[in-house]
Amino acid sequence: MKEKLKQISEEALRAIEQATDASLEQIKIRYLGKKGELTAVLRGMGALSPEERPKIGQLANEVREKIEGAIAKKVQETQAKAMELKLKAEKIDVTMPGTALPAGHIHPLTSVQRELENIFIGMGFEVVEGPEVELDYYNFQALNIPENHPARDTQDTFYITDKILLRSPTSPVQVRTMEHRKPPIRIISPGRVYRSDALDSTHSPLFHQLEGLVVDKGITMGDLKGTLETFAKKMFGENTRIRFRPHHFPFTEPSAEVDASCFVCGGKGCRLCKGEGWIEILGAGMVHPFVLSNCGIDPEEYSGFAFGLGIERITMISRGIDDIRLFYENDQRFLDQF
Ligand code: 2NL
Repeated sequence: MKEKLKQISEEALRAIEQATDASLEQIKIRYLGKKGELTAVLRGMGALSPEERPKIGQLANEVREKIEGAIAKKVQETQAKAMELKLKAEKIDVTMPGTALPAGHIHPLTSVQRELENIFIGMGFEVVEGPEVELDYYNFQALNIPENHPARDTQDTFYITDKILLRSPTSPVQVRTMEHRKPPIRIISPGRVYRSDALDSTHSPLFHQLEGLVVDKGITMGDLKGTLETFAKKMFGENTRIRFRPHHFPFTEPSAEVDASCFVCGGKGCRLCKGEGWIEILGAGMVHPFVLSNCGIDPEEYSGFAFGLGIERITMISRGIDDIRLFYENDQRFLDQF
């Protein structure tokens, strides 16, 4: 029996030595399993004398431990070898030059919006934002736009319900500000606005506006002119002049459309200004007393001016762009020019 155990031990160790990962499990079953060779020897121990039995038992245990140890060692070795191969195959050289990705840049509309914001911030204005989905009250009623005004038509404004719509100017942001703040107020409100217009080279159902509002004691048309002149010089160049043409808006009185002298020809007339020497840049006026009182501000105590401009329009003028659709198509050949 001693001989048999020795033979099993030698055979098993040799098999383990030569084993691959897959055959190790089979070897384990063959020698140590319930129907294995070592178990068979142990079963035969009943025939041994009482003196021999513990000796053979101890020897059998030693053989089992030896085989188990050899298997565990082999498993560890094959795993280490596999890991080494894997690491070698997946090695990367971190000093290799990378693939350069083309860098993007700020969209021309965003860059002009920031330029406008910075000019007005420099004059002491504060940027305020508000909801794009608005109540009819803030978009029209508070601004003194009567019930039967054409701007209220579903042909011109996107209604969500009877009373809820997509804002068509950013004025509602300023109305909300007047409601919850006491003058002095000096704010600009840039943002998206919506009008039910068909898309063509100068119209888009979604565009961007920047409105301005100043309310304090003793604000005059002179303050409006000075502010807009400073703005025009900063935006279009120091030699720029402005002029006011009388106009009508329900929310301002008096109202004006404002032109800047053409920064290409200086006023002589050219292709940009279509021979006029002047380019319309915005609409403005003194805030209507009804609008002030609608917002809880006493028009006997305070006065104010307001203006509104289209960011697309300013961008098209200052960057020489002739089609509004180019802003939304994201054609890289267009965007890369800015
Ligand atoms: C334009 C130019 C304008 C305003 C917007 C305004 C806002 C408040 C009160 C009074 Cl809260 N006015 N905004 C004023 C004048 C012109 O936009 O061409 N609009 C149709």
